[in-house]
Amino acid sequence: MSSIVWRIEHFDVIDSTNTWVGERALEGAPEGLVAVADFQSAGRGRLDRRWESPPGASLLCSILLRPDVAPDQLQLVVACVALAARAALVRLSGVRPALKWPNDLIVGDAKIAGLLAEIVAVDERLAVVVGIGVNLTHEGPADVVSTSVRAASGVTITAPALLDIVLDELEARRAALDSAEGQVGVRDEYRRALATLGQLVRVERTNDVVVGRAVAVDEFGQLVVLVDGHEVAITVGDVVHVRSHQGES
Ligand code: BT5
Repeated sequence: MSSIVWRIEHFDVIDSTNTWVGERALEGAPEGLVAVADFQSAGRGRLDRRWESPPGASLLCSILLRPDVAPDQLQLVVACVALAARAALVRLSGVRPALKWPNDLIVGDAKIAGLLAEIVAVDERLAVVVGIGVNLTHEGPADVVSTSVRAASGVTITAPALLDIVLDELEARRAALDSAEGQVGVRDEYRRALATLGQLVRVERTNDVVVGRAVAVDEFGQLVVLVDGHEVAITVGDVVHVRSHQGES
């Protein structure tokens, strides 16, 4: 595909940038629409959880993509955005977060950014809203092991500067999504960045807990955990790395 035209809408306050972009997507907004806010009154995480950040302390944004991929390849789309955010943080701050399955960005064990992807429509193409929250100057809520770019690197970067580089990094990966070869490249980059692989993990699902070694990510983005010699594919869950990962890059 040709390069994306980004159209950025800024809000001082909004309920949720994901909600706003999702509504515009249903009205037919083209790929490349981006909402960015200084504060969200109802920022959302996965599974109806809250994403909390004081005003002006984070990059809070949502991006509309309309990739030519099947709905069961959503994870590939989110991975592109997570990898773009990671690469942007490396460029601007020197912090090199790892990914925690499915899409958290972590420094050590501390969450520095979270992503929320929502399929809004399945027409001839998917309409996907990918939201990113990156802690820039404040950590998350007190009960969460989290960090910020400033705490992790000593560098203060602004939300517009980070967004600019995230979109730059996303552009190259977004083009890759449209080809089989490019998709292989995105999968490889995702797996290399994923601290979860090889780890002993505890996966908290809605109705149970799975403990085992994370051995693979399958073609649908599911985490494959080896439990007593049997492979269990995890579609949705919260992962705890039981042992701290050594030598992540
Ligand atoms: C996520 O969910 O990590 C997805 C977060 C996506 C937020 C962005 S901000 C822009 C866009 N608009 C939205 O409304 N959302 C997106 P999940 O993996 O479910 O993690 C949520 C959990 O992270 C919460 O239950 C808290 O425990 C924790 N948390 C909340 N705020 C945090 C913060 N600022 N830093 C670190 N952890 C946080």
